[in-house]
Amino acid sequence: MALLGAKTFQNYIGGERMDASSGGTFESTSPANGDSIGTFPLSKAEDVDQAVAAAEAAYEEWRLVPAPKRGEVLFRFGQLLIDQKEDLSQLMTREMGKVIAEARGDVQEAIDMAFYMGGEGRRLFGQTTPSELRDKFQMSVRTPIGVVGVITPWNFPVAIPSWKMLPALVCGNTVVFKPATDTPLLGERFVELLTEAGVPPGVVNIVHGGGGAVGEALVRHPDVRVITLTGSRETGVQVLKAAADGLKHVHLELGGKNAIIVMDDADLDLAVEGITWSAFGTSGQRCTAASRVIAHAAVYDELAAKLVRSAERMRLGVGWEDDTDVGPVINRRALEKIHSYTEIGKDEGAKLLTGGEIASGDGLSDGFYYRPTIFGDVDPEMRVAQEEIFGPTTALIRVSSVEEAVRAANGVKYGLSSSIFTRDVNKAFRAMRDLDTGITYINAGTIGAEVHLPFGGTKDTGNGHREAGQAALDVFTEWKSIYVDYSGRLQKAQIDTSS
Ligand code: UN1
Repeated sequence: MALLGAKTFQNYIGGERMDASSGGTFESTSPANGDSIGTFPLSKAEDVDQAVAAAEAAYEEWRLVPAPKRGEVLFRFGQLLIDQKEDLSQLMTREMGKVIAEARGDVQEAIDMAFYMGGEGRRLFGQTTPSELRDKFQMSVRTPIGVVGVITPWNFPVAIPSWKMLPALVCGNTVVFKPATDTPLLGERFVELLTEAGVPPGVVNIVHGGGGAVGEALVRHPDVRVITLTGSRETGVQVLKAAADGLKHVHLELGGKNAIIVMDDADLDLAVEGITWSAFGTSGQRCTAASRVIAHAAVYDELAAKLVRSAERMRLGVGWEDDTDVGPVINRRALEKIHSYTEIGKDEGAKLLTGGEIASGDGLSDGFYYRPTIFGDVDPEMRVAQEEIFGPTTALIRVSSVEEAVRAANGVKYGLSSSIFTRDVNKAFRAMRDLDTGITYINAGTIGAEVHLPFGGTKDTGNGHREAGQAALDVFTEWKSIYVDYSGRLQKAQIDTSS
């Protein structure tokens, strides 16, 4: 593909391209081999102010565009994503690092969301309901809210922006978008395609730069009514506090410490495949990654041996080569953090079964590669079993019943995804009821959410909202209840009880 190379990019505000007002820039480089991807504006609060003003001005017109027409823009966007799928995927494997098959999946998720939310243009259902009074009609309708601040991570650099921006747009809001500084070019391409699809100037604005400057300014700006963030728990708490004075709507999708339970009656080979995919896919850099495996004692040893073999068979390398199983992690800081957890696990007394080292040689030394890592004999309270590592590391925990397994699975602060491998329908249904997570899989790993069901989690994974599915519409709309009295009399609800 024609990689855009070391080109310089600008912000896009009110339909105009512009540099950061300070003139500062930053560079995006490939985690696979250090290649330069492009140079981007390092924006500050003034740039955010300009973008919010543009989004605020555009809102007055966009909110009045009929929702089916807004939906048509999303259909065109979906078609453009289909046309550009290969180019975007090739760019993603370079800028973000994930292997090409997964990059295609990331773009596909945005395509699915474009068509799903495009269809919402002709639904956005409200309710009608009878009145307690005669000759009176009543309904509830969804109304847009205003300017939405969209702050996205680097791990799903096309899918996650689509989860946030597409519902926001079809509902009639306008957007100021801050993509992750590790994946600015993918954010840039996303907005270019939205513009090509017919999103009018000012309706989507992109401001590049760091969380401390751009993110914070967005969260604090009085004219930004909604903030949607996918990021760490710590950032989520900061955002919530900063947004509290303005009583903003805040949607947070934060961390995970997801467990796969493997019961003694499970299909072990299937479980091994599910765990390998969920723990090491995207180099473990998914909020939904399986960073714990809770295995019944009767199958623990066999499962551990099979998992180690499976992990050791995985080939590390640049994502754009078809036979690569595990790509790089996002940057040096991530590599160091992941490795520090290997040290923590060893110090805590967990048994390192495989991996645990930074991979080098064979063309790997220019990038950030970490060997798939499995700890055995992990106590559920150890830090490697409690804290989000966001890398290719998983922890095996031994239990002796389904109740103990569910207790261990739930014994973390996060509640995003969970899974159980069992052939016993009773155990499966108990797990479906008792696992305290927003997503539960039966006989599949912890990853693989589809766009038309709610995505998000319980406890510290968020603040009660969901993205994707119908639930996403609640983040980007207000309910308005409308009462129409056609009796020609003043009728009093709750007072005129005899009608
Ligand atoms: C994330 O982990 O940040 O279910 C998003 C999945 C993907 C989305 C993951 N469809 O793993």
